[in-house]
Amino acid sequence: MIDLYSWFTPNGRKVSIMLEETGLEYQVHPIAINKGEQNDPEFLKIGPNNKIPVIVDRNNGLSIMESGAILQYLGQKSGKFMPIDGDDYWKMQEWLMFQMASVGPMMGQVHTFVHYQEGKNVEASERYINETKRIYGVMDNHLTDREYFLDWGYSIVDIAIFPWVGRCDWQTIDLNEYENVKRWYLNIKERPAVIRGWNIPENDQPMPMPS
Ligand SMILES: N[C@@H](CCC(=O)N[C@@H](CS)C(=O)NCC(=O)O)C(=O)O
Repeated sequence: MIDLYSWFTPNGRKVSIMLEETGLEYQVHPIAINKGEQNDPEFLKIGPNNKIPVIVDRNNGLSIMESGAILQYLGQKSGKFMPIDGDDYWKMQEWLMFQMASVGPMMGQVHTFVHYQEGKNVEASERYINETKRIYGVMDNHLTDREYFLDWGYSIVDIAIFPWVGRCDWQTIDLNEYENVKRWYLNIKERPAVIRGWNIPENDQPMPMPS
């Protein structure tokens, strides 16, 4: 049994989607970051960086923060959605690091400056939206002749990137300008585990549907 401490954000959804995909048994503990619950002393014992998601594995008492580490832990534990050796393993690391170092941080800043604080800081908005468009270009190029980010198949890399593309509406990104990302997104969006994981903790945010 896994305890999941999370909220309905891109980083949180990575883990709820992975848990739904693997079928591992888990219990959700909502951490309302809009109310500052990520700063509660009890939460900080398992999430010392004041951020969701965090998991605790009841089998061994291990707590893990950082979504990239959590995805790998769950991949290893379930034996699913993660290559374990050879070139495929390193390609998984490469694209997972790309998600953690570029997709998440840059798009997260777009959510702050373009969505939540629209018009308050034009320079920051321009910088992060331009970087986000560049990243969409990188992903589009990579997906030109691929169904998923890894030639190996559907993996934790797709699961890590999907919830960020699932906020393209907040990013003012038109997926029609990135045909390969759009195809990839529409394909993954239909997966029953993705649909369930998107709604954990329960929320009323629809996944955007490009026209
Ligand atoms: N690198 C971390 C980032 C986690 C993160 O930024 N979580 C956000 C929600 S998506 C959060 O908890 N924000 C609350 C805060 O910054 O106070 C990860 O991938 O797990």
